[in-house]
Amino acid sequence: MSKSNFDNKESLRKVGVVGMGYVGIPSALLLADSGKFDIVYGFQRDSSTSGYKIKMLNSGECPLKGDEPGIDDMLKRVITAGKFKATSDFSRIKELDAIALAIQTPFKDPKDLVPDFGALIEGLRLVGKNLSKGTLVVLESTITPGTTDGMARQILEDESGLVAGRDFMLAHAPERVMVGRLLRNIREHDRIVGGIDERSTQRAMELYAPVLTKGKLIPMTARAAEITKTAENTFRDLQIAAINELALYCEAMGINVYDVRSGIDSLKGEGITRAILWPGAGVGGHCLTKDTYHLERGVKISGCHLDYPEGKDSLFVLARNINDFMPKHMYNLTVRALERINKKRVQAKIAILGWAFINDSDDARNTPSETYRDLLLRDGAMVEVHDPHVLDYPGVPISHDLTETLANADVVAIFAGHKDYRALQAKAVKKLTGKEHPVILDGRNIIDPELFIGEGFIYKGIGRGDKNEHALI
Ligand code: SAJ
Repeated sequence: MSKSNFDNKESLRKVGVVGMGYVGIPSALLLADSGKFDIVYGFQRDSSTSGYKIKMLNSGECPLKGDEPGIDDMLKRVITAGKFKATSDFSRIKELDAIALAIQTPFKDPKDLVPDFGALIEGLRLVGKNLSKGTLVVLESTITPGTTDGMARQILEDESGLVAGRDFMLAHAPERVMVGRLLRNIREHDRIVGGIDERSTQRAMELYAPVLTKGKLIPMTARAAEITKTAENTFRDLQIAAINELALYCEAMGINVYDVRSGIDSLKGEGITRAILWPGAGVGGHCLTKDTYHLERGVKISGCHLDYPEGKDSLFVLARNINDFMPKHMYNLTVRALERINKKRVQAKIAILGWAFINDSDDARNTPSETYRDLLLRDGAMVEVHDPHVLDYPGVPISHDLTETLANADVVAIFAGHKDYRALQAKAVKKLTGKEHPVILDGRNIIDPELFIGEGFIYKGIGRGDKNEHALI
């Protein structure tokens, strides 16, 4: 195909994905398995930390941890069919009709709103250096609004000497994957596709159409696509913050927030929506803890005038502050509970149940449990962490023996709603602690307060204003 003229709608034949991680691998395999492309290359830098993935992938072994239904079979299928090849040879990008970048964009420290675009910039430089006329470039990573048509466009043009929109196409098609259902999410979620111009949008739709089953393509501009992705997580974080704030109010007013939640949720009917979520010990993970700051930064660097209430904090950042306060609230509840038995934190053993940021998962990224642990370590308490799914975590010993963790504990703090913890028996736990009045904190509303209060526990639950000041049995 003559690359210089992509007006004639030649089909996309050779495509590639940069970044063999939990976004790039399923993305590349689904493209390869679609049967619509001659070859799909999976580009991976041959670095000391990730270079091993190249050989693993080409030998039909998936380097992703955890159970990902269908991914092993798909990998073997596309390798056998010669439709997929992992490589560190970025010069092959010259041959391609389309190249997607699936590279992480974490924040060094959300407080200063500066994302760590280092890896993405390196990827853009490598693509730019090998970019040929007529190629489509797509960014799949979650990025600050304004990046596609800003920093990314600039780097690609500087490195290639080509002009975006004229010589190559450029779009943003944000991923919506979730660990444990990578392939399903890409196939079934609608796919936002945003080009820097109409032709880029159309070309990107051609790339992703073959991998969708239930999902539909939703075209828009690149900037709108960037805002959509960051805002869809910002709105979820906002909804969680709203119910967390209500939980704090209910605790203060002696009310069970779950009664109020059921009451609000009962309001149904035409055009009535109340997306009321669940209060808890905090919000962790890779998405909700950073996407709000991408959105905020997007507004700030846009250079456009924002008309907003004078001197007022962003509602979205306030939501982040409320969610980040919840592990601190768990700490405050702990302090109040120990005061009831005149126990100093410095002499207390604290058992944290749950290090994963989400129920029945081994994913501990940005776990709220860490804030709670740090506060108690600072008080000189002895803290032990249990989690049945998290194998290890840098600098934090994780026990997989619940009996041992509960032994002699003054405080039992439930941070994850793991199945194992829903089965906790009040009598058995009391016996293991060996204490007359152990404290139990329910951060995910998974135990029955009366059963534990009846055994002599001091109970504190998020949103449980109806129980948190109970009489000591
Ligand atoms: N959480 C609450 N209350 C809730 C829901 C969640 O406290 O009602 C807490 C969880 O305990 C966890 C954190 O929030 O610590 C995040 O939970 P999450 O269910 O949002 O899980 P994530 O972070 O994996 O979010 C993903 C995102 N999916 C993608 O990025 C494709 C998010 O956009 C989805 O909305 C979310 O899954 C989902 O709906 O499952």
